[in-house]
Amino acid sequence: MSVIKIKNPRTGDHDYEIMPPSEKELKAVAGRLREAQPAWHAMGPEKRGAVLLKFADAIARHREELVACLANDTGRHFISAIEVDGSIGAIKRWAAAARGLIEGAKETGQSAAMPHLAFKTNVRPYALVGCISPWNFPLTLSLIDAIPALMAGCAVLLKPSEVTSRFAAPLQGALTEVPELEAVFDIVLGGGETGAQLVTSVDAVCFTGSVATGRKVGAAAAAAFIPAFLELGGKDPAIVLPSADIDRATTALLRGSIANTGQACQSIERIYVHADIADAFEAQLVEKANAVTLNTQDMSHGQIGPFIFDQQAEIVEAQIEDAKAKGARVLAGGALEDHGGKWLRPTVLADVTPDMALMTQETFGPVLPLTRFDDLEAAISMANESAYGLSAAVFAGTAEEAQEVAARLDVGAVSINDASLTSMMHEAEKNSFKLSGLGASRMGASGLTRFLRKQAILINEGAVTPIAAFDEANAG
Ligand code: TXE
Repeated sequence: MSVIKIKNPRTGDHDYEIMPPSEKELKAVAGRLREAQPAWHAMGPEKRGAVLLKFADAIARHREELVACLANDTGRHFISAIEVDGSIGAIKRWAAAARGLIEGAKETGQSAAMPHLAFKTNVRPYALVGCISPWNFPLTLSLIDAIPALMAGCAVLLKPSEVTSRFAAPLQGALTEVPELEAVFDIVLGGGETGAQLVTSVDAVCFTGSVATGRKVGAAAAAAFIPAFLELGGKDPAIVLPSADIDRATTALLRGSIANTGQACQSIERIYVHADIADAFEAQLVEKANAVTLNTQDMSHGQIGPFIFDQQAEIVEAQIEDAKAKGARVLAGGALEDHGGKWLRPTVLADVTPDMALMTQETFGPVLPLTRFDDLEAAISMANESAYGLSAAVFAGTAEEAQEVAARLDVGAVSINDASLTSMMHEAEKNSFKLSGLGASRMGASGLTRFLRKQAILINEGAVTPIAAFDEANAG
């Protein structure tokens, strides 16, 4: 394994590096965690929760360093603070909910056809869960699956993205302050090769990342005969009906499309607006887009930062050029700005057509392509015409009217008269449709119960059935 050099997204300099473990070292870590897991499970959810709350306190003690490392890796400061505080909040939520969820999974009952047969359910967590995360929310997407897995009684081995690994050192520092947790939770650094080695070392894998890599992880998990929970890309559409509040819709869709510089799987990436209100909608959206500020001078001033991963900037630029070459009109933004790192002002495009790359491929940048429609059936069909099915948004005069449209969209979550609410709502279970993901919901109760295998205990309180009961003579 060789050293991986990491580029600073604000300066473009390679100012950090990581040294991946050898496969032998990774397998040794996995072995150590697996060995410690039975005692961790036996502790029970209350004691595990108490340990996780100590970890939350340790993270709070390391908050400043964690925020600085995340800000350094992502070029944005305030969202880095949200990531740390949000992770502390997630630990508290899962610590409080785990016991009820685990007890709730232990169903009991009896056979309807043979009432003398009763059942009860034992639950058995996977011994070791692997978590592989992407670069766009480095801490949030590293802990989003790890915390509920630990609360379910699993051990966890985490591999963050090689693009944004700086936070691992202070997180590891917090972990060493909680020895009971350190015994069952560890972090390895590395790239795709280390990720591939991790998949063959664990009993279940949680992956967040691109479809291309998700396919590889899914195939490797199938070969290893382990479950894979895949959270992949999106191409989220928004449909704006003529009855919608235009000011509300343009404010929500701008934020839903450009927050974190559009580098969020639940970003709005296609906007379908009814022709009756399209002129007014377009004018308001352009005005609000042009008012957005970039944090190019310093991280403490501005609303959106640079691209975290410079290859993403190239992808977005190519998509914009392809759209312009095919007749799209740029109404706002449109060109990368190089200030050491790469920034892009919110880019609003009109006259887009379905053959353009930015209408079919994931953009993962602050780009808002507008399509006008006058027939709702056509809008629903265009919104569903996608290889992705992560989430969507619908705006209408009433929530009821919007929900009628929402129910017809082939996606796992729909924000009504707002956008990208899956980043704020933790309680609602959602599945990903099509290429956007595979496996049980990471949100809601399923976020924890998916790590529990069920063992049915079947009890016969009455007479046993003899083989004579199957005598051919019974056929009559
Ligand atoms: O993904 P990559 P990125 C998606 C988002 C975008 C992508 C950006 O839509 O498409 O993630 O993240 C490791 N075996 N989501 O570019 O390249 C790699 O080292 C095992 C969706 O980082 O797929 C990194 O740690 N692992 C999401 C991780 O996979 C491998 C929310 C992701 O890398 C590997 C956020 C291999 N063969 C972003 N190759 C959602 N739906 O919630 C690479 N990796």
